[in-house]
Amino acid sequence: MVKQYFRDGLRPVLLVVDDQPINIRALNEVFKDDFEVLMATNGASAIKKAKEYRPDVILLDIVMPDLDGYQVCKALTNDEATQDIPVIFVTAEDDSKVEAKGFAVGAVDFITKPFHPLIVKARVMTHLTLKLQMDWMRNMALRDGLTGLFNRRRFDEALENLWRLCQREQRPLSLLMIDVDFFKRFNDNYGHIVGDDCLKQVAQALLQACKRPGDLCCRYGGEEFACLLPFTDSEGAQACADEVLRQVQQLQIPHETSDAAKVVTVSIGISSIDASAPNSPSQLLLHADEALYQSKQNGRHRASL
Ligand code: GH3
Ligand code: MG
Ligand code: MG
Ligand code: MG
Repeated sequence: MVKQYFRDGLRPVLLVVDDQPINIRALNEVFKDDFEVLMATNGASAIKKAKEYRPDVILLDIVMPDLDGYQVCKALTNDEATQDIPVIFVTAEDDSKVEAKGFAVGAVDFITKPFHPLIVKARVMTHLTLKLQMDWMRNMALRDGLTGLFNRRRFDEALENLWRLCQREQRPLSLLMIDVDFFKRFNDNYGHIVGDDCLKQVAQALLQACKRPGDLCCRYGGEEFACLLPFTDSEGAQACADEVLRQVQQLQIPHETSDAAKVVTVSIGISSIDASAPNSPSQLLLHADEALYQSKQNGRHRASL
């Protein structure tokens, strides 16, 4: 019943953490048919694997040498990359104080050893369903349905957050506003279905061009896209814009009624802010819009700063 939420038909991923290999083997037996089971025998390796593989559920032992389960759970809930992963404690200590402490550090459930396989499985399935539903809803709320890029809502949120981050760290922030050239004519000539497919391909080209960790590509609306480039100055943004122009042209999507080229092209407005000068998110946006207008005025298929 949770199948509909599985990512592209892939199996859910479970991380089992216990310092006793025999316990890991027992849990692996319970889950191996339905899950990808990852294993860790100490806290440090559990945290590393959780960050690297982003499992859907974690089964965590409490008593372990070095980092104990509480410390591991705290570390996971304090890290943005792992904070949404449900952690279920599995421990031999059947004591309500221990259980309460587990919930206090962020666990979602508590199972005592020796465990009954059906009970462990039922608990895991409950939390897995909740987690996958939450992932799905988040994805629906923040992604554009046609291109799969982030949507305008996510863009507005990210613009505020990244602007604040770059101010705090005194680092530059850049924005590319990208608009498909003569797209009305494209639709009129080839039809909306081909138009939609073109937008999907342009979106992929943006992802190819802006792929530094932290770069965020969004569909701003219609045939307009916006790429936020944190920690990137105007020189870096120009290089990225040139790459966008190149990648889109390289798609070689025929556009016989364009005055800019015989293939689909885009125009770009670049805006960069230096954290040392007074500025605001709306100034960044306004400047990118003005620069985009310049690119259109100067003949399209180009970027302006
Ligand atoms: P310019 O070079 O000045 O940007 O000209 P343009 O024709 O691209 O600009 P305009 O804003 O006049 O037209 C944008 C067109 O984009 C009009 C609209 O039909 C089309 N469009 C917007 N969203 C979608 C979409 O989701 N799918 C398709 N197929 N077309 C879309
Ligand atoms: Mg143990
Ligand atoms: Mg437009
Ligand atoms: Mg356009």
